[in-house]
Amino acid sequence: YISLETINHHTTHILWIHQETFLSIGPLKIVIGQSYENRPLNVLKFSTGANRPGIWIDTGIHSREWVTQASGIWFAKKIVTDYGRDPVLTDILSNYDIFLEIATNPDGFAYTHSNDRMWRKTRKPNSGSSCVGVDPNRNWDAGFGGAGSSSNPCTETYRGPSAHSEPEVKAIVDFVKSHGKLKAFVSIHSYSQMLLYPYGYTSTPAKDQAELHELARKAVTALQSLYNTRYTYGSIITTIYQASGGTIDWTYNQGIKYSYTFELRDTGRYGFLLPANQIVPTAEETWLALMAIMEHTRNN
Ligand code: ING
Ligand code: ZN
Repeated sequence: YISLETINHHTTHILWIHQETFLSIGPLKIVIGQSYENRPLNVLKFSTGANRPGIWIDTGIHSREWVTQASGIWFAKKIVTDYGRDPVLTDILSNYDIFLEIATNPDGFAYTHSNDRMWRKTRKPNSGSSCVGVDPNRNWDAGFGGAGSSSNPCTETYRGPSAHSEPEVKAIVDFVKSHGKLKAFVSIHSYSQMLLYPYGYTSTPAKDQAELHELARKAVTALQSLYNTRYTYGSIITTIYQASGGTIDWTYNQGIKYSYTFELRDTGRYGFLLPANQIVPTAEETWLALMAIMEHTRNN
């Protein structure tokens, strides 16, 4: 299976074998912070010029959702392979930087290899409890503490003691604020085959709901065109369940209009234990949806 070291090796190798591309789109490793256990929070930056607006993609914020980190590696290779060859991606990269955080919860990811394959949360201890970790998708300052999150450290959806208490979350918060010009923010989970947009903490529709819904339709249509994988789509609260303190509700409220969450394959047959022969097909089809979102972002 894919270890953290393998991910670092794969990404380094991908950048190495594409040295020429490296020089023109300069995939650059940025460290945006450190995890609770002091692992670097690495973000790959794909850029062909200065002062560009940005598109953010993260995978693996829930550590057990392994097909997402694996797809993230595939996206990195796809970007450096297609740049200069695929005119649409090349044009996107002439106008936008792409930021890709593959191991967004590295402590949890290491723990899924060493101790518990089904670990979801961070690995920070909770004071007054023997239970470890916070749900990093309930820890954001968007309806923080509301319904669809838990105050019990022993549950899978524990929100943490305060918003942005987790260093893995705070690092992204600081990055988003200091960058100031992110136009799209895509946070990738598994599983359920869904494409979701805000909100999760409230049933009040997002002000861009109509546009977000139409773009989601286009994106899942593109995704389905490859292997006929069917996705449902809609707001978080109406499509999956109520969840407060989620990533994309916060990024949307920060003004990043194209804020989406994917739930990749499958719909439950294998769940988090998706067979390895589905990794590449999952990444390939997801890329088509990501391209639809990035192309729309460029045009708007
Ligand atoms: N599902 C998400 C979860 O954190 C979600 C669903 C998406 C909630 C976006 C809030 C915002 O529960 C998984 N599989 O993690
Ligand atoms: Zn998840």
